[in-house]
Amino acid sequence: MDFDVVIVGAGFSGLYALYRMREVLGLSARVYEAGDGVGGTWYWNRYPGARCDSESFYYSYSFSEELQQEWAWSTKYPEQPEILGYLEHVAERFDLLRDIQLSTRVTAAVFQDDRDCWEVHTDTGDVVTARFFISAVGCLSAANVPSIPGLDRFEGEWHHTGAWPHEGVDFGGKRVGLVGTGSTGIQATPVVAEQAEHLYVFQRTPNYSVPARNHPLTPEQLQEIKTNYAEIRRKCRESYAGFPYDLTLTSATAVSDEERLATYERLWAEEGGFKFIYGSYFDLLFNQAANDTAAEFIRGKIRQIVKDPVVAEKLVPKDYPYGTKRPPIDTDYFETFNRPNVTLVDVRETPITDVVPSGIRTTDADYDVDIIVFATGFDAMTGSLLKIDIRGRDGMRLQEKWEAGPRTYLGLQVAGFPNMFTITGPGSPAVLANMPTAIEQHVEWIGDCVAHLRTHGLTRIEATAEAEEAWVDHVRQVAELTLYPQANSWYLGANIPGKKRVFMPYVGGFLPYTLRCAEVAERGYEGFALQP
Ligand code: NA7
Repeated sequence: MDFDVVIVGAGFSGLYALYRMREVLGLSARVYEAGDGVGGTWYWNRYPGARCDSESFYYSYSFSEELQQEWAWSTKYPEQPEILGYLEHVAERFDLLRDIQLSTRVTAAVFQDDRDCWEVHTDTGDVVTARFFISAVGCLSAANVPSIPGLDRFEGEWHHTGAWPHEGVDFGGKRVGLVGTGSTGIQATPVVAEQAEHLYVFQRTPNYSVPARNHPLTPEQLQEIKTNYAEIRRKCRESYAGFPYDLTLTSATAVSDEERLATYERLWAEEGGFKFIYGSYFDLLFNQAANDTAAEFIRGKIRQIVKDPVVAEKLVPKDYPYGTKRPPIDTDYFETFNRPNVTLVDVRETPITDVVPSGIRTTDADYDVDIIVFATGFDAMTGSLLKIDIRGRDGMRLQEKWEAGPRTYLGLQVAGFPNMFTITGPGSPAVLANMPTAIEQHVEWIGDCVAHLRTHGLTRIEATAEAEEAWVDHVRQVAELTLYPQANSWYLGANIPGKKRVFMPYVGGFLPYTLRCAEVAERGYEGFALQP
């Protein structure tokens, strides 16, 4: 066997998985990464305005005390280059690069039944074997470029935000069409508007965005964070969503209108960001009446900020509850629609029909543009994994197994695919949690599992079909108790034409999930078949 472990991807999860496997368990490991640098999401997403929506001090690794003490974040929400720099630093500091093969895409992985290992194929012609195959491909990495007729005849340039040119794009004096108003479009819009001659924002669904209230971190703030890291990380691990915020264990409907308004005002004006949803009332995502209070508050803010009432009304979300699509965070997003060089095009009212050589055509008008920016998201949670031809036991193809939606046990393993692990896979809290916290928990669980197998002389672990079935049912049932399924979100696969609608992440909460994972391990990997 060439390696103990092959890991696909060198983003947040792949880097930590490599560290854990090599430095903590002493295993031989190889990481394959399609990019020509490490960083994953933060390597590819270089669009203007790209920054993290989680605060730097907890959107970071906790596994090394030295690392968290020596690294100094510049701001509350760092920009993409700073986060990429952090991940490059991690790769260098822990000497990870020597086991990472860059510019190499894994094309296929085939389980070898007789040897309990995986044969992994790459686009550079490598064929290697490893006992364990770990997917660290990320949840939001397979870019979704909508198939709009005529795009191939467009005479200007176009880019997807998730595959942004390294040399950047010069918007100066250009007419720009930006399609998509999810978190990405909302980050990019104000920045592009400042540079472009004219910006047309093509919106299909309006979004409930909350101001980030970004600011530089002073040396005193940084010191306070560093002194309190143990407590911050504990709060993250013991929370509903991996954030170190204190939720009010009161229903939003159980307090007076004045008190609730004062809370929302404070969170909007002073705190900003995810605190609005994860640091306010606990039942915003479970109770329609509670959600209505927050949704209505945000609608009121949009109507106050946007001066043209017709434009404001188009920007106000009305047909899904707040937070059931990933809640965006912004800096001057709604304010940008007050600029004379910005036009909102409501493509639900007047859909895009095609791209013509000079720009974008809707049922109503032609918009001449020099550059099209597709901020149209990703084939989330399953897209990147299913690009790889993965064949498990008895030649079973993952594409076929997941035809009706992804099926996993704990988001960690798939029945029929022994010795394969998915970091933050579908069925785990992953994208509903603070990603680095979720990633560290998964990597550590997988590491402990591999160590257990080695200690006991076992060479094979596979989720049982029964355990998988029960987990898939549980994930579905918990989602049905919430408001989440009401929105056409990428959590449901609703953004990809033809994708089966299945609610993919686990909404039962990060802490309950981690306790369940720990319990499974303590019970000798309950729900898994272990073999010598
Ligand atoms: P999202 O959140 O999937 O947003 C994509 C946006 O693009 C959203 O507004 C979509 O409208 C819109 N979209 C997608 N396809 C089309 C077509 N064909 N025509 C018009 N508009 C379209 O992706 P982001 O990159 O913003 O964010 C992804 C995650 O990255 C984010 O949630 C964070 O976790 C980080 P829709 O809402 O589907 O009607």
